[in-house]
Amino acid sequence: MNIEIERKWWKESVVYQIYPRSFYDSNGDGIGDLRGIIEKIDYIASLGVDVIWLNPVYKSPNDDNGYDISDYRDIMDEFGTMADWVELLDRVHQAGMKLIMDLVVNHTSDEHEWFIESRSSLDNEYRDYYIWRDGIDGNPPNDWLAHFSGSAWEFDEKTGQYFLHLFTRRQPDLNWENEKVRAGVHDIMKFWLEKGIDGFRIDTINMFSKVPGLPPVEAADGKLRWGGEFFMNGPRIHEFIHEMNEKVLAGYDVMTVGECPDVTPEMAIDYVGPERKELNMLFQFEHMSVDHPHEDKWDIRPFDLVRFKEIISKWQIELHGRGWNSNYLMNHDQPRSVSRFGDDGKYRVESAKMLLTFLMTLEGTTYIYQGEEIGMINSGLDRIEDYRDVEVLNHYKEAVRGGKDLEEVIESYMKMSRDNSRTPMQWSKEPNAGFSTVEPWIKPGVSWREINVENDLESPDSIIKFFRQLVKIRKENLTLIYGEFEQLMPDDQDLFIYRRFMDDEVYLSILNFSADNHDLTILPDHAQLLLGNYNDETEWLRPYEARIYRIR
Ligand code: TEU
Ligand code: CA
Repeated sequence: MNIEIERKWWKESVVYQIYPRSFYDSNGDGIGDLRGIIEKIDYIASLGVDVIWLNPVYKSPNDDNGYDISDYRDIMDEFGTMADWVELLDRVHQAGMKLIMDLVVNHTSDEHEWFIESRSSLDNEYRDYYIWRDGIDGNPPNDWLAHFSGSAWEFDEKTGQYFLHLFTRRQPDLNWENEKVRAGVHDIMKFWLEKGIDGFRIDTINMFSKVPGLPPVEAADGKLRWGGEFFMNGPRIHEFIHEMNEKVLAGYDVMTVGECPDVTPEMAIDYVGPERKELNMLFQFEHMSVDHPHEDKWDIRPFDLVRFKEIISKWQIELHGRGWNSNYLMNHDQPRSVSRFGDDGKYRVESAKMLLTFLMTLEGTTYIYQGEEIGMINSGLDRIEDYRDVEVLNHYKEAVRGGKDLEEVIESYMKMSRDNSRTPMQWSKEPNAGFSTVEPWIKPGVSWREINVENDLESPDSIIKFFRQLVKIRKENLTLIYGEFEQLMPDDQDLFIYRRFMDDEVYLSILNFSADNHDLTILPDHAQLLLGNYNDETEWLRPYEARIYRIR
């Protein structure tokens, strides 16, 4: 590979994701805010990360915590003002980092002016900005299930039609077939690019194009179904994204990462292949469903490492030289990675470091989520009153109605709900985890007195300090970023071992995903240990041990 041609700043970046509502509250109202992020910029920069991705900070009635936007050109009141945002951007740049924003344009809030106009009359000029249809014999136009429970259609009394919402009823889907909608989105993008941002994470980007006619699923049991085959990777999706690139993105040196559930590596290349001129990267989801069936995230199964390795290897190999991976183990929609893939008890520190070693030794751009650098674990919240996520609250109502075993239901939330990652960032032993001086909008996870930034930095086993070393090693050894990937011992149920190689350089990542000791038989004589998560080098592997070797 000619690395000089392939090199790009966004490929070499480590991205730190911030969920502003839960990061740091600067003014004592219990809600994280932009000034809170400004106060923590030195901390973020000290990790060695290059890019900050902010979850949505735009005006929003917060039916889905900012993923329902009522004004794309203004800041949510609780988070601050546009002046605060401008200062944040400046400070991020001064600290040598970049800032990317979340672009949520599959849907808007029902309080967005386009929708207010659209629903006002059948012949309003904005009517066609959304997807309106007549019902069929008093029923919704089709049998699609919304992502957050119930029909994907909502009846609107005033005009006697239904509108489509793939998420909550307060998140009506935009009609991307309408070129005015597309032009409107391009304008929003330019508005932020002109302010100097460094790119976008684009929400649910592969849902923009729906199959004409919006066909029903007609499931055998007659129940509602997530009709993904009719709106995921739809017929015009590449045309829409290519147009976005041509009309907007091509004029700027920025990065884009599209959120794409339901894509295979082959499909991914159509979105991110450089010659396609669409996106730089996408978030795939295959490895996020190794512990539950695709259709039901609450039906939780044990983590299957062999399957997980198969998925990761497939993505590593198939995208090499043809696209670019984004590697992540969690975000604001997923539970905490240590609780899910590691051990959140006895080996919390070891497994947190092991998982970070995994993320930092793959080909692709690394994404970590606030708190991952201190090994934060699932919330431990066991009462429904303490949950805030609309997904959980809607699901719970249905569970009550359906007469489900509610204790079991709560247990599944404790494992898989999005609130696990949305509890406040744990800064210190001070009240409210040092996040706020008052009771936060969502309770801190039960572990906060023990697991927090202050404690981590004081500990001889600091995860933060280990992470900084990983960043340094990755930057100094470009093979870890660009090199080819080859898995060893694919059938091993506890170990994930892979080589990374480029030209005559070879690295070896050895990761123990179990609490057992393991023999280490495959190590060549001339292997030099670059970094490990234990203090010494033994001839066998210890629980959740991680090592990076350079092979001479
Ligand atoms: O998520 C879309 C998505 O497909 C999933 O990640 C989904 O939210 C999750 O599986 C539910 O369990 C994006 C955002 O990341 C999410 O926070 C928003 O709620 C959603 O879009 C709607 O904008
Ligand atoms: Ca605040």
